[in-house]
Amino acid sequence: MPTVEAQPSAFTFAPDSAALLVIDMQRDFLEPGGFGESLGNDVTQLRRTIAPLAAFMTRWRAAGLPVIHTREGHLPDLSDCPPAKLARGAPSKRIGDPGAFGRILIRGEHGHDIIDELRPAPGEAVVDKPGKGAFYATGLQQLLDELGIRSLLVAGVTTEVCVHTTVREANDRGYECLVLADCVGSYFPEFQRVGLDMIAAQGGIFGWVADSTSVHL
Ligand code: C5J
Repeated sequence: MPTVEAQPSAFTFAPDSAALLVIDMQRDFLEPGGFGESLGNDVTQLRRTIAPLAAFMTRWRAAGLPVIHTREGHLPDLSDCPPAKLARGAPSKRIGDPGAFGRILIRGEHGHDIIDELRPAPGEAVVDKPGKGAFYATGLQQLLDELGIRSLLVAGVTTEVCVHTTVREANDRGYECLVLADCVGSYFPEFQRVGLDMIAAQGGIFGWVADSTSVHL
């Protein structure tokens, strides 16, 4: 069983019950000119995760292990978007409004899809989620049960929002989560640092943290 040197302690997982969970690597969040950048965010802070994650995905797939992707977004009629979420954000740059890559965070739009560099391989699961967490109103729990998954290696964006929410939800459901520090990103460097510290604090209050290069398969 691989053992990873991680914070706050070694993380051991059984490959036959582990999955790589890639959170929301979508054009709307990562592409220059897209929704994330239009809100004033520095997308380079997220884009630095692409190369290490692509390299790790290649190794993970070569070992025959499952990758599960998620996308945050909503139905075109917005019926799955709570009014409180819809009302958030700058007027004219809200969910469902026209953006550079189609309607912002709407399923089926160009911007909602995963960036070309990390396109899901044929047969890999893509979980569409209306919330920040990947368990709320999705089939993720059932999918993990069917695959017999107990450990999750977690990558994606953003560290303090959808990655945190999902890892906290997974931890409460009994999964052991290793967050790959070089493969998760925040628009805000201080949130990245503190977000990772929070996971591993207090003896690993809801997970473990290590760089992807520390995972030897
Ligand atoms: C946000 C996400 N930040 N994927 N979504 O709204 O973290």
